[in-house]
Amino acid sequence: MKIEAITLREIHMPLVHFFETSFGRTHSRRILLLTVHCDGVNGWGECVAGEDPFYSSEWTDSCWSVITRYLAPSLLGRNLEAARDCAALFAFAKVRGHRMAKAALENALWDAEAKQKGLPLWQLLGGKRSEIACGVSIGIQDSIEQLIDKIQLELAAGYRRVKIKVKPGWDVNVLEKIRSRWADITLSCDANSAYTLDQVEHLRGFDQFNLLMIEQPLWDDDIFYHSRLQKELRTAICLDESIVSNRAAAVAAETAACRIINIKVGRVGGFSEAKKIHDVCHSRKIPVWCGGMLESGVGRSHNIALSTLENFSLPGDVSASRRYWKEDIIDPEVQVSGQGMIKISDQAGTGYRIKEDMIEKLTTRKETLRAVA
Ligand code: OSB
Ligand code: MG
Repeated sequence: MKIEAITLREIHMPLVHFFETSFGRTHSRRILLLTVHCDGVNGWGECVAGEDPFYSSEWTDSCWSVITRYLAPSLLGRNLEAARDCAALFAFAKVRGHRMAKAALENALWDAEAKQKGLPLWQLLGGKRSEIACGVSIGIQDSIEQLIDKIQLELAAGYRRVKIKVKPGWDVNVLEKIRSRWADITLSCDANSAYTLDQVEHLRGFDQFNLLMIEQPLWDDDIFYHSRLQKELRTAICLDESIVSNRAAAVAAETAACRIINIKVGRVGGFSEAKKIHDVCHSRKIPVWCGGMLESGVGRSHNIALSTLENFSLPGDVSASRRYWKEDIIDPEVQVSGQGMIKISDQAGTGYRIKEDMIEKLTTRKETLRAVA
């Protein structure tokens, strides 16, 4: 695959409903989309960084900058055997971190490779499933009543797991209300690092709710203290933010810092690293599931492909386009069956067509970098 040019676009898309986590509320997304132009084939990738450096240190503008200055130049004009070779070129360019920016490029190359080989992306990744199970992540609301109404709607739609966002003041009180209404639903919660080890007693209070997991209760960069906390809790800890590489996953397994891991392809630097984490977890019998970052259809279709790998045995935060957008930028939009499943397409590439006209209209900045001839 000869990389002839790379196009960056920023698109603006308002969310159907705001999304609030322990670090803040998002009303509208500023999404960085990438297109890699290789031998007449275009591969698409989405950078999942947020509008602010709150979930991680990356954000839309840091990604734009590191891609245009460092990452794109390290790829332009190169002839790659496969998309997976791109990690080595980023390492050669000596760029540390900036995993979401790297992932956007690497994943666009996987998309191009799949199209070039005429293979479904999920097969190229080594997937095994013909459909995937879906859960929903529901943000902090203005009132508990509103949250209950939302859960009601998602359960009626067929979703197989409900995860709510928690923070001090919006946790035990809320879980109590949910459990008194629905004693048996598969329920989990995500703290996005809202607690500290001083709150072990409080966190032990979560044990009474029979949760599938509590996601990232402590610091975003911590594994060690999660292993201390896990010993104190009956509820399984799931790590999100702190699993940035397959080594981090191995450390988490060896220190028993969690019993479940959430894989976000952007957080870990791309499909190659995501596959490695999947394998590390598989060999250590740690189930994984695919996390979400309020993606547009481009990133969503990549999450779907990744979720077909064998050890993605728990429902992911991969849900229907309509939960986020009035109109998505792919055709067909991502649809979830009444049984809470997404059917996997057998077409080459992702199986979803990119609506380029719509993207053009949503674009607020665009830049194309070309290989010097
Ligand atoms: O921690 O999983 C998270 C969204 C933004 C940042 C962090 C997270 C989330 C979600 C949303 O939970 C999942 C989704 O895309 O529906
Ligand atoms: Mg999370």
